[in-house]
Amino acid sequence: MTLVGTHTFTNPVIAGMHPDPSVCRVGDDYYLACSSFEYYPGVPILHSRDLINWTQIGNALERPAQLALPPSTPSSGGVYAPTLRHHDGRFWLITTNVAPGGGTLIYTADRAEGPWSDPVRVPVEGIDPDLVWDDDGHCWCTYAGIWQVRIDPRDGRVLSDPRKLWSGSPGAQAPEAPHLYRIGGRWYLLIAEGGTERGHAVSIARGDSPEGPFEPCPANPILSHRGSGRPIQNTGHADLVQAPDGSWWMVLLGVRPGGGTPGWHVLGRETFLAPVTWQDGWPVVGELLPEMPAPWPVTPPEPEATRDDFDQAGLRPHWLSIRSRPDSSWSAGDGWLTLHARDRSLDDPCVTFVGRRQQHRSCTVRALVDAGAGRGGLVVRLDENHHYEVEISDGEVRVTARLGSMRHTSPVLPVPSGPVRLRIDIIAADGGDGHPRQEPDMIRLGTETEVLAELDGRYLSTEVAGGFTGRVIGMYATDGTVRFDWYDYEPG
Ligand code: 6LW
Repeated sequence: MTLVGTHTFTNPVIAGMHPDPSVCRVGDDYYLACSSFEYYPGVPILHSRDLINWTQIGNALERPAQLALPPSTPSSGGVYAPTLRHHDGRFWLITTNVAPGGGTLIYTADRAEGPWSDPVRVPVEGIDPDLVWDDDGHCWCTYAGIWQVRIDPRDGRVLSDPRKLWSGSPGAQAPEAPHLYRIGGRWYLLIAEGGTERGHAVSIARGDSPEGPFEPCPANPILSHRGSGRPIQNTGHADLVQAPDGSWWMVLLGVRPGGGTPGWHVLGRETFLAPVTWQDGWPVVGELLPEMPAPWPVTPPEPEATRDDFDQAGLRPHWLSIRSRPDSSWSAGDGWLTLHARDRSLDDPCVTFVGRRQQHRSCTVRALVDAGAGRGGLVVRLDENHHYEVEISDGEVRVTARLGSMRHTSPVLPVPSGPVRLRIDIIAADGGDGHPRQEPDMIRLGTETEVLAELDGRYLSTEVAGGFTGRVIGMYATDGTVRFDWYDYEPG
């Protein structure tokens, strides 16, 4: 939920780990796809009627035949930057699975909510593939570097040799995330450069043909917050879309660092929205602020339910597992989410886990957990090497923090047998009276009535853990069968 009034909206428009947004419009409906890395199902698909309020309507990759993430897939490996387009009455999604056995893959669907097809493999070596069709019906696949081939997207055949289109601005690293558009009789090549960290930027070039040559915009980068004190940083990896009223918009990724210096972002890279105008045939990106004037009257959405009772069969699309979700490892629908342990530790690649993205800087998560004779609980996860969990086993609750090669466990709290309410509070630091080393947030873990540990949140940030993901707060089982009656996520 991003609306703060009918005339104002807040950025990000899609909070929590939703990086590398790609957007397309069909009539009055917008659809958007993001990267999903080691999480399963993959590639969240969101829908909006106003570019501001977005609802997740599914995941494109939700069957093992569509998404294979073997145990050797590292965290922040897996599915990178998709492009989502609507062409010839169908949705087309192209993405890269960088996991062993993956590759560049195209999926199609009649409806964005799915079902999506099995993948068509394109023998292209590179990340961030884009798809565009020219007036002759030729399909161009442009990817990081910036390189391009002509392909047949129906069977994945490559029909031309790779050609280098552009290297981006002189001296800038990592020209990537290309999107190619035909706008007003010209072809525009939008890219990200500078790397996905603080130097991130968006640049553009134009030409008369999809194959170039391309002339860089004299005002490049057309968007960057590098070197500024703005609250939204790492701005880049953008896509353009035109609204039915003719106005232009950019979706892009950015982060919200918290705490002192160097600033730690804990929610991953989020999706932001910025207005675009045109001057002399070049796009000009409007100011990107945490609070923005709404371009049109926006209807506030229904408040999101804070509780999942697990009384419907299946899991809602925002629930994520790690690398896979075998049917034998879970069930829901009788008012409980039942998890059966596979791997024995959250340090392992195939742990049984069901979680959702942390989307607010402060939030409270609670769950009613019956561990029976098993072991499990609630975890704040950045990756295998960086997680804080509150866990029940053998009639005791304990908090464990795993950070790199270090592990620390709190004193234990004995609890009676039967369901126990576990609770995690994440409390963002008040930036107002911060000192240079101030933590971005504090994470309190325990039961409903007892706090067992209060831990500095900086260690579960991307700046500390590395990689491309943000926090996911989940339920897990590492021994036997663990049942969850409900899970509450309450924004703070
Ligand atoms: C993605 C690249 C990037 O493929 O990060 O920010 C990589 N941009 O374009 C992973 O998300």
